[in-house]
Formats: sequence, C-alpha cells, structure tokens
Amino acid sequence: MQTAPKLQIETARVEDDRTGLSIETLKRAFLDNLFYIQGKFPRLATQHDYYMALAYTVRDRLLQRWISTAATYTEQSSRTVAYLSAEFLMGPQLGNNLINLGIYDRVQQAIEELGLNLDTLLDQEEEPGLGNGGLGRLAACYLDSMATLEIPSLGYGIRYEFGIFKQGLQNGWQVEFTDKWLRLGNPWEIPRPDWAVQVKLGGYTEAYLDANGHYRVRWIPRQVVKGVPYDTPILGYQINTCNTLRLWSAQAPESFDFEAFNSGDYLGAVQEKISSENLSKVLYPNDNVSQGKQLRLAQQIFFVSCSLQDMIRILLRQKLPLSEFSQKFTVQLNDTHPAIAVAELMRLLVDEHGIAWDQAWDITRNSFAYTNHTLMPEALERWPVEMFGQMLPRHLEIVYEINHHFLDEVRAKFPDDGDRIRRMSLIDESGERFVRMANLACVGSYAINGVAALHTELLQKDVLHDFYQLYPEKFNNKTNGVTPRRFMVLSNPRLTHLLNDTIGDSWVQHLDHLQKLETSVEDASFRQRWWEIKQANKHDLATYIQAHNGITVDPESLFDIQVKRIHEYKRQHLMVLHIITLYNRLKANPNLDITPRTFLFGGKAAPGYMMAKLIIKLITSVADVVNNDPAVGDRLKVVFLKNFNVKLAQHIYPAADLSEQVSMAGKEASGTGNMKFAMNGALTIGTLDGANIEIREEVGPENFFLFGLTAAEVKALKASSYNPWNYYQSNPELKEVIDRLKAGDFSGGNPDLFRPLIDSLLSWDNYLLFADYQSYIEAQEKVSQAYRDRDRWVRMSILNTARMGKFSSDRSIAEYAADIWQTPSVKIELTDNARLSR
Ligand code: KOT
Repeated sequence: MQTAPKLQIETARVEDDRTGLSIETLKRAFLDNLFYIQGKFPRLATQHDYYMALAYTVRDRLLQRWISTAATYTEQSSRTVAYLSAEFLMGPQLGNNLINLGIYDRVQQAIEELGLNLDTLLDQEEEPGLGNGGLGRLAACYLDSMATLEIPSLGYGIRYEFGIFKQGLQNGWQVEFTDKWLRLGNPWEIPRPDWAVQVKLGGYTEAYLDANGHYRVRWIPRQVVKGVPYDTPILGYQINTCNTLRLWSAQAPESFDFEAFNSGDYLGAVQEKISSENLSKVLYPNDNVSQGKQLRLAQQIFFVSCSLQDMIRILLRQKLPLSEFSQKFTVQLNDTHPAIAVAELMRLLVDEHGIAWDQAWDITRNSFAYTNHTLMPEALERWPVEMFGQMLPRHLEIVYEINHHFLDEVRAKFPDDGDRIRRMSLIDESGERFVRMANLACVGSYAINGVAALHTELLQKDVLHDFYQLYPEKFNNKTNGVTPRRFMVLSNPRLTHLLNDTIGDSWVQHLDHLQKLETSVEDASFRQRWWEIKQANKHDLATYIQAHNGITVDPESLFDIQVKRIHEYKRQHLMVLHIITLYNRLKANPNLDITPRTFLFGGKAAPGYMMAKLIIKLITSVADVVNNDPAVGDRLKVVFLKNFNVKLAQHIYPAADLSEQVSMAGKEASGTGNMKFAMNGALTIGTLDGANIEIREEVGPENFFLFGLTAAEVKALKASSYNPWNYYQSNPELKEVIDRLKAGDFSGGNPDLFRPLIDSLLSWDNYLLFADYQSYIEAQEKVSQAYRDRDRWVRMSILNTARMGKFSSDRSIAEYAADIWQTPSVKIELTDNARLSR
C-alpha cells in the first residue's frame, strides 16, 4: 500500500531531472551526469569531464523533443527531405544546442554557481570536422534551417573516424596530423545497431528467371560490409522540432566471423575486417578537386546504399508501398558525391523488390534533386569504367541501361547530332572510358540547381549547357545562405545584445528584420557602441593571436582577413602581392603615412596540392620578414592562424574589418564565408564572383569595395591569349614585388623556394592575378581611405549587417522547400514522455 505512491514520486523526479530547465534542476542534473555517466566526482573531474556532464544534461533535454518529433513524423507519415552529403562540417555542438534550446544564459549561471566557467567547458569540445569547407558547412547550416523551419528532414552521411586533418606549421610549412575527434567519446550521438544494413561490393552478376518466368538479375558480391547508423539530434531554434543527422559507420558483418566463415584463414579474415572498416575511416581532404580513388567510390556507394535502404525501411514500416517512395521522400544530392544513388535506387527497386524497370525509373526520376557546387573542371567526378565495373558490376549494367534510354531521348529531340550524343552520354568514350557522375545526376533528377545567380547562369551557359537545352525546366538557382544562430548569436554575443536592445530579437528567425537597423545609422551613440563592440571582438582575437602565434597585433589597426581553403583560384597570393607592395612602399619611404593593417590568413591546403602548400609557406615567410622589420614597426603585421576550423572561424568573423573575397570571377560558385563576415559588420573587398555579386546588390555598391575583371571579361581575355609578362613589364610596382620574390628577399636569399609559384604567374597566371593586380591595389587604397574616416566606416559596417537578411540559410531552405521539395512544415507538440514510454 505504501510503495506505489513512493515509486511514482521517484519517477516524477527522474523525469524532471532530464527535462527540467530551472537553474536548480540543471545543476542537479549536471552533477548527476558527472557521477553516473562520467563516473567522477568534482575533486577528480577534469574540465573535459565537466564538459561531458553538461553535454549529457543538454542531450537529455534534446531527447524529449527528438522523440516527440519522430513520433509525430511517424504518425503523420510526413513528407521528408533526405539530404545526402559526403560531408557535414557540424562544428561544436554544445553552444549551438544551448542557443537553440534557449537556455544559454541560464546554463551559464548554473555553471558559474558550481564554480566553473562555461567558456572553458565549451572549449573542451573536439569539433566533428566531417567536411572540407564550404560544401560540408553548407550542409550543416541547412540542417539547422530545416529544423528551424519545421521541415521533416534526415541528413545522411558518413561517420568518419578521422575527420579533416589537423593543420600544424613547421618552419612555416603545413604539416598534417590525424584528427582523432572520437578519442574521448562523442556525447551527441546514439548508435542504432538494430537498424544496421548490408552493402555489397565487387563480384559478378547473373541472370535468372523468377517464379513468374520474369527475367531478373542477381548480384553475387565479393564482399559485404555492414553499415551501422549513429544518430545526432538537430534541434531547431527555439522550437520543438528536433530532426536527425544519421551517419553510417562501416563494420565487418557477423557472417565474416573468423571461425564460421573463413576457417583456417585467420589473417585473411582479419584483413577482411580491416578492409570493411576502412570504408568509414577517413575523410578525403580534397576541396574542389576529385582524386578518382577506389576507396572514395566505395565510401560513396556505402553511405548511399545504407541511406536508401534506410528510407525503404521507414517507408515499409509506415505501411506505404514502394510506389510511394517519391511522395514520402525527396532526396537532395549534395553535389555528385552521392550521385550513384540514381543507379542504386534503380537496383533496389528492380532487383531487390521486383518492380518493373519503367515504373522504377519513374519513381527514381521523381525522387532526386541535384545541387552543383563548383565550376572547376578538375572537380567533376568521373570514374574509370574498369574500376566502376569491378566494384559495382550491377550498377554499371544499370548505368548502361539508363544511358541507352537516355540517348534515345536525346536523339529524338536532337536528331543527327553525334557530338551532342558524345558530350551527353553517361560514358565518356573520348579515350579511357569513364562514368560521368554529373551527367548521371542530371538525368536522374527532377531538379538541378546552382548555388548563386552567376553560378547557375554559368552552369546553364557552359558546364551543363547541353542538359539545360534538353531539360530547361529542371534548372533553378538557390543562392546559398548561412545560419545566423551559429554565425551571429553564438559567435558574436556582444553584437547580438546590441541588436536585441535596438530592434528586438525577431531577426534571429527573420534575418530581414535587420533592416530595422537602418534608422540607427544616424544615431551617434549607436555608432559608438557598434565601434566598441568591434574593438572588443578584435581585442579578443588579438589575445588569441598573442597566445598562439606570439605576435603582438594592434586592435586599432584594420583587420584585413582571408580565411578559406587554400586554392590558386581563391587567390590568397593576390593578398600577398598587396602586402609586399605596401612593404616596398614603406621601405622606399619610411615616413609614409599608411593606414595600419593586420593581415590575417587561415585555411588548409589539400595534402597533395603542392602549389597550395607553397602559398602557405609564402604567407608565413612574408610574415617573418614584415613582422620583424623595425622600419615597419606596428604599421603592418601578417599572421597565419593554423588549423582554421569552425571553432576558430567563430572567433574570427566577429573581429573582421575587411573580408577578402578575391577569387577570379567565374570560379567561386558562391562562397559562404563572404556572408558570415558581412553579417558581422565586415566590409568586403571582392570580385564580381559567386554570391559576392548578390551581397553587393543588397548592401549597395557604395558599401562594397569592388575590383577586377568580370566573368565575361575573364573569358574574353583568356580567349585572346593572355600574357602575364606584359603586365609584369608595364607595372613598376608589380615588377618590384615579383623581383624581390625572385631575388629571395622573402626566402632568406634562396631564389629557388618560390620559383614554382613565380614561374607559374609569369608564364601562365591561370587565375589572372597580374591582370587584376592594379585594380585590386586601387580598391585597397579606397579601403585605407575609408577606414581613416571612422564615422563613415561604421556607417558602412552597420549597413552591411542591416542588409544581409537575404543570406540567412532560412531563406535558402524556404526556397528549396517551396520550389523543389514541396515539403509542408510540421508542427511538433511536446509529447508527454510517460505516454511515449508506455
Ligand atoms: C568539392 C568536390 C567536388 C565538387 C565540389 C566541391 C566543393 C565545392 N567543395 N566545396 N565547394 C564549395 O561549396 C560551397 C557551398 O555551395 C560554395 O559556396 C563554394 O563556392 C564552393 O567552392
């Protein structure tokens, strides 16, 4: 009689500890997790233990929303976006989850009352660096926005054991270290071994007649790999929707049990296990280039097959027929890395589920949408037919069959056009034969988009012109966006407070509300606060630089920053030419009155990309000379921040005065760093490339420092046999810069060190640095002038932030949902946990 009510009280208390949001409950839950999950008590606990205890406390609060969300989607059979991406560059999770739960301040207080510091705990988190740069970070921003807009979605990718390498510097050169991000455990993921699936590789196919006398094909693989899903909750901003990021980890299947399967061949069996687990071992560290490695193709089929099988499982569990696959799911292909999905869905439908080819093709074509992210020819994925057929014999047959039907379609619309057939074929037969993944993606998708207006235009005119002529209705533009939750609220709390004080906090969900700031431009005290916030952020970054680089920089100087992957087309070295130009002027005229600048660089080079690595060495070498020349004093400083990642990025954007977006026009598909800088009040110096064009349109040309050739001018100049030598000869300042580099002035007298770079500039200059040099230098003069007029600069800075509404990823995702996905939003009510558990 007495035990029943006692038990009830106990249950109620446990529940409250895991969902309650009061400071007292948060503290109690934190200490409970420290004890029961970390197995530590305060005297023994490390800062990392405290981080873990806090992460679990936060995860508990996500779980209630996560389960309510899953329950609602299941009940309502909601139409769902499956976002397939080889990369999700999530960045640290704790701070973002605190923001989206709306408990940041409260947790900060609770942690302080326990005698700890929230910033220190946040800093403990190893970020999941499961991406290279823009493409992977975009996927992460889109997950945040899909959840915030209450769009049912699943992110599907690979749980790489090693993410993007950690960058070190040795003697000014990049060195790479493996990223052991899982070493101390990952509190955000939940493994789901019961939903594991199997993926076949290699072997051969054979035809047979089924019980109904129908011709069928079966695939006898050489190897089978198990994919185990690990789920991470993706909470929307101050909303109950909590979607899922499902990442696949590769394991050897149980049937490859040493004894049962491979008796006698112990080492062979171990080898098999290792080769299976290799599939999710490491992220390929290439950005905007495709290496064509076999393991990479295996990774692609691995996560794609796992994900499609998972979708089919969900469909069947909801008692829906396979014919409704494309009503239940819309599958977004993040570039061509998951494009093998077109052939794999056909295989699953036809071979494994007995659906007729034509019906399967209708389902497939209505399921996929393809986003292209680059115009770089070397990034277009093609697989040697030989390799493709060895690993995926059945998929090669399916690709041939799709191609057969497709080329008939092309011939019907464009008779007697052999060249067009050769260009559009899924197989490149001009030499060694290749499977062309972009062509497969175009044929198998109902929508094709670029990521900024210029990029989409160039796709239609150039790279995908034939497909545009055949399927004009499929093409559309979706200009990229970034999440203001991470890149403003979390990264820049000072600015966030000022904005909230001034215009309220609705801008966090409706970024266009920042427009309301425009009237404050006339308010001198507001401008003063704006300036002070930027100064405080610069001060913080200066402290970081002092600690990590041992370089003292002046927070009053203009912080001129380029952070992104190192690539010749992005032209980090154009910024170096400017630095050397200023240095030469100071050497020639020591009393020259220049605007003091701190030049900051950050970014990784692909380990095999020698020219990119040499650009890093160039930056660090110029830094050594400039920073240590007494004639320069404090007027110029050059800093290379090592290991640029999401965590570091969050410290950098808020502290920038000038954002360098200087790619050769027609090469940067969009850029997204450009948006993160401008939102935080940096002014942009940039070319008419990617989303720069749209940023300039929004902020107004008077608030943007434009330079350089347009994409059309680049094309024309290249067509008329461009000769960089002429620019070198006719521009004395440029000549002096190059001559000093040649003489070894920045390489300890060694004229050979930078020779490959200089030779390439003087002989080809593929990315037209010399052609754009003078225009860049002149634009930089205007920057220096503008910065001297503090009032003018602050007004421009405010207007940049005020006019960035368009570049929220919420706007991008709303457009994807309306124009491509047709996914209505679904409201989530918090379900009572007790009811769910019954
Ligand atoms: C990498 C390999 C193959 C194909 C494309 C890529 C790629 C493209 N990786 N990152 N990108 C960038 O994607 C961003 C998001 O759309 C763009 O803003 C940026 O311009 C691309 O370079």
